[in-house]
This record gives sequence, structure tokens and C-alpha cells, in this order.
Amino acid sequence: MINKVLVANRGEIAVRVMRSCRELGIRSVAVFSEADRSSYHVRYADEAYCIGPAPSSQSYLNMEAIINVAKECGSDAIHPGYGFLSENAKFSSRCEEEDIIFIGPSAYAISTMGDKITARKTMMAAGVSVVPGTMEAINSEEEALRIIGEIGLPVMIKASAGGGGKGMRMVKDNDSIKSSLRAARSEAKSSFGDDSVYIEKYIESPHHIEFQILADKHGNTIHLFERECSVQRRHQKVVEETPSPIMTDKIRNEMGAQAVAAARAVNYYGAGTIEFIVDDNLNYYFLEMNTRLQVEHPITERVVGVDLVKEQIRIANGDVLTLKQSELRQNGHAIECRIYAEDPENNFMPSPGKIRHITEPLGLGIRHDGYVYEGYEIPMFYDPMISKLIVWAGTRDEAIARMRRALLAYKITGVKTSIPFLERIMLAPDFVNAKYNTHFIENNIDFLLSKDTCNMQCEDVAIMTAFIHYLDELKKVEPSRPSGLRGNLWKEYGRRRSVLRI
Ligand code: MV4
Repeated sequence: MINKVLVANRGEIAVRVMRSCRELGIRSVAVFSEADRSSYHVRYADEAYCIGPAPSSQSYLNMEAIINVAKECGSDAIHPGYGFLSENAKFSSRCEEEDIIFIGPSAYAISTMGDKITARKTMMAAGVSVVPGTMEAINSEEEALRIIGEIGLPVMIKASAGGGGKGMRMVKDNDSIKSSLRAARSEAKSSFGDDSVYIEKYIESPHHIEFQILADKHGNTIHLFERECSVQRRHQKVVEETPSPIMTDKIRNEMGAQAVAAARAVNYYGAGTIEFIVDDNLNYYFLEMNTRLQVEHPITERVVGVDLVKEQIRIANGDVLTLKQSELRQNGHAIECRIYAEDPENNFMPSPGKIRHITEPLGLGIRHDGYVYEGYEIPMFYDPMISKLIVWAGTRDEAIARMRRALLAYKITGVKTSIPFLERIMLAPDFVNAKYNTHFIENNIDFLLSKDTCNMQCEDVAIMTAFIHYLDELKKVEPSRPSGLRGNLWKEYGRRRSVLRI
């Protein structure tokens, strides 16, 4: 039985994992870098150990330091969260060697899916629909030209060791094939130390739709339906929702069955995600598999009614899945907004610094997974995500209205945040009418960067208060000055115009 879990991560996901541990009566162990001594995950855990300096290469990526802590404090298992060591096959096998349970898939599944050419071949053999393209790595320019001649332009040249958008080149015309091939190769070599590339037909304006799967160590594999993740900026997801507004029951069942087949093909166990790209005609193609818990897992948890972290722990413990595919349903609609400490007005520059004030949204249908608190200083060394705001409602329209209400109530000062940008997404006609694909943000950027009807932050309210006080002072000097609009001004600016209008 797992009695103690070391969480090899930081921030919101470390806290998220520890919460499920606590409900299961499992002790949790935090590890932290020198920059994270005051992080909430350190406070929340039952025990906490420093594993090295701030740069993640010397702390959260230091396998041996983490394994040493696990052995010294008697942890039976390690949960890697997402990012850092979560998709590192070596770490999965190192844990096994040390008799520590890795709460995640086997090294074999991680490395098979991590190499995109091998993953494509394995998926084709399993009858999963993949993007038309090459079976093997491209060996020469002549071979590339011949293959592109067969599948036709435009194409994507992708690094086999890549994924998540790294090491990709789109090719539109014959003249740029050779230079794009060379550029993709050298980028792949310098980023991953592996210059293997492959070619796929370019799918125009796709949707990014992914399926959550769970599999136990006894051969039982299920899917927990899809997440629509097309609202992205530079391969960073910004908003996710489930169900996907473009999905039909027929396609959902087909894709779900393919997701299960994909997982089975690598003897998968644990929680995983099969990513597809889907075109406007609902043709769908396997892109890659993420062999970890995803940032956006809470929307699936809410709509399907499953605690994915508890399931991961039970699977790691060797338990048989008790969830049955035939009993799973999607209930209502969930949306997640990722809140980043960044400045949308300044090209989304990270905005690290001290949180001076935070008021988190509350009320029916709201979940807030975060880790920051008043006085906490967001370090500059890691991802600037502050929290995830998740809402649930019976229908998509109600969920959007609830997300607007939640974003309006969410106040953070001290750092710039993406909250006003997210409010604009919830007002954008293309989003509201579910007419969006992966180009949504670039296609709507002017609308999204306008702050009209957005959450007025506390500093602005303070300025208005001072201004109204100043008008009062003026009135003492000039008693004849009209003042009838002052109360309305307060409402207009203090509460926000949008509340009064929509
Ligand atoms: C593609 C594609 C079009 N055609 N592959 C980007 C991230 C990586 N997982 C794969 N990506 C893409 N691969 C073919 N053959 C378009 C993208 C893509 C994309 C995919 C999912 C979500 C957002 C995206 C944004 C730009 C491009």
C-alpha cells in the first residue's frame, strides 16, 4: 500500500496532487528549490525538503537528489505532476530500480510515445488514424522532395524528438523545401540532440481536441471523453472546455475508441492524453500522446465526475480500475481559464513579482486551483502560471456567463495578469458562438487586446476613489459645481461598466 508520496513538482499542481493524497490518508512530501522556500506547496505538505538551487536543472530536474529524498524519508511513490520529470523515461525506470513506485506510465510507454516517428508507426499498426505523411525519418533532400510530391504542399516538417510545437516548420512552396528541411534539422539537433525529422500533410485551421484515458496494470483501458483546447497562443493553451462544441456523438465514440487503441498499443497504464487535430469536416488525426497528467485535467474531472489524481494513485498501487466505460457520461459543461502573471499589453511578457492583494472568485460551480497568497513573490525561474479557474454549469452558455462572473470577481494586484485578456475571450463572438479553431487568438487579437468592459483592478478603483474625494474637496471651494453624477461615476468605474450593461 502506498502510504507516503513525494511530489516532484511545485506550484499549483503540487498542491493539487497533495490534496488528493490527504483525502486518501496518504502523507505527502514536498521538495523545493532555494527560490521556493515560501511556496504554498511547501506549507501544505506533511514534510518538505530542499533539493537545490533555483534553476530547475539543479532542483526539480535533479533525479538523484529527488530519489535520495524519497529514500531518506521513506516515500513509497513519486508523483511527477506535469512538466519537469513527468515525461522522462529514465526517471520512470530509475524510480523502479530503487523500488519506488513512479505514479505514471512505464519507461517503455514514455519513450515510445516520446519519439514521434516511433509513435506514428505504432499508431498506424494499431489502426489509429494518423496525419498522411512519412513512415520513417527523412534521410535526404531527394527523399523529402519525392514524398512532398506524393502528398502535396503544404506540409509540416517535424522533429521526431519534438512535440508541443517545438522543432516544426510549415512549407508552402517548392522553393523553400530545402531550406526548411535544413532549418528544421538544425533546430532539432540543437534543441533535442537528435536531428531526425518526418513530414506530414499540413492540416489547415485545425481544432486541437484531446482524449483523456485511464488504464490500469491489468489491461483495463477507458477514455473519459474529450477536451477542446484550440484556444492557444504560441502552443500555450489559454482556455480549454469540455465537451467540444464541434463534436458529434458518432465522432466522439470513434475517437474515444481510437484513443483506447492507442493506449493499448503501448501497454499503457496510468493517466494519459491522446491529442488529435480535427479539421472543419471532422476528419481527425492522431498527433501525439502526452504520457502524464495534463494542466487542464480538472475540466474532465468536473464533467465526468472522477478524481484523476486518485485514479493515478490507485493504478500505481496496482488496483483494478472500478470505472466502467459504459457507466461514464459527460454531465454539463466545464471551462478552464489559465491565469498567468504576464502582461497581455506588452506582448505577454512574464510579470514576476510580489502579490499585493488577491481575492479569489467563489460561489456555485467554481473551482480555483492555485498556490499564491498575499505577500507571495512569484519567482522568475519557472512557468508564470498563477492558477487555473475552472467553472461548471449545465450548458455552455451558462458556463460562459459563470466564467465572466468569476473573472469579474477575481482581483490580483502587484503583478500584471492575463485576467482582462481572458474576460475578452469570454466576450468574443467567435468564442461565444463556438466558431473557433487554433487560429482564434491571432484572428481576434485586436478585439482581445481591447480592455473595454474588463475587470477594473484595485489600483484603478483607488484612483477613482481619490478622484471622487477630490471632487468633494472642489465642491467645498466652489459650492455651485454640479455633483449629481458622482454616485453614478462610482458605480461606473468602481463596479465596472459591463456589469451595468450586459
Ligand atoms: C500540425 C498542424 C497542421 N498540420 N500538423 C502544433 C503543436 C504540435 N502538437 C503539433 N502542432 C500542429 N501540427 C499538421 N500536419 C498544426 C499544428 C498547430 C497546432 C496544433 C494544435 C494546437 C495548436 C496549434 C497551433 C498551430 C499549429
